[in-house]
Amino acid sequence: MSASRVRAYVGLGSNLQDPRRQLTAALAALAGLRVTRLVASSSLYRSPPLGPPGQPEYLNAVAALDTALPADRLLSALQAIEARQGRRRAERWGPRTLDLDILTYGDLRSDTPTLRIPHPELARRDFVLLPLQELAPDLQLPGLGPLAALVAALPVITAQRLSV
Ligand code: ROI
Repeated sequence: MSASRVRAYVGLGSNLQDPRRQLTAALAALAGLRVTRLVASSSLYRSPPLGPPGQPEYLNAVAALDTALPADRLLSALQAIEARQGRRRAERWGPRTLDLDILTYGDLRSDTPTLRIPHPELARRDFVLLPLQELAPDLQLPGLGPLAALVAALPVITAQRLSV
């Protein structure tokens, strides 16, 4: 790995059109990103929807990437993968074929309208924290502290790890 590469963690979520197939295809697409290596991916986790009820349950996972793409380029690349897999931006917090979020990007903290890193909802979402913990149990989240402390502070655990 070259020194210019940054470790980034990406959250994956889907609750439409065969979520397992969506996440598998998204992982393959992440593995194919230029100047990027897919280092690891978590198990899949099943969780009830956070947001409007009456939508199907979600499958979630987290991927670890080493990338030489700057954060804004990585974001565009993720949005292109979402679009290729049929993502339509509709209802806020509504169902989606594929959601890809940059959870962390090295030590970066960004709070612009287009790029908020660490992901602002990260600390509250068990379906993100648990797969992330599987990949990086000792991770320190910029501005948020140790991942393990965030997991310990979760009021409830709704996400369930699936066996392969
Ligand atoms: N709920 C769950 N369980 N998993 C998600 O990935 C997810 N993503 C979202 C909203 C609609 C907030 N709810 C979710 O964007």
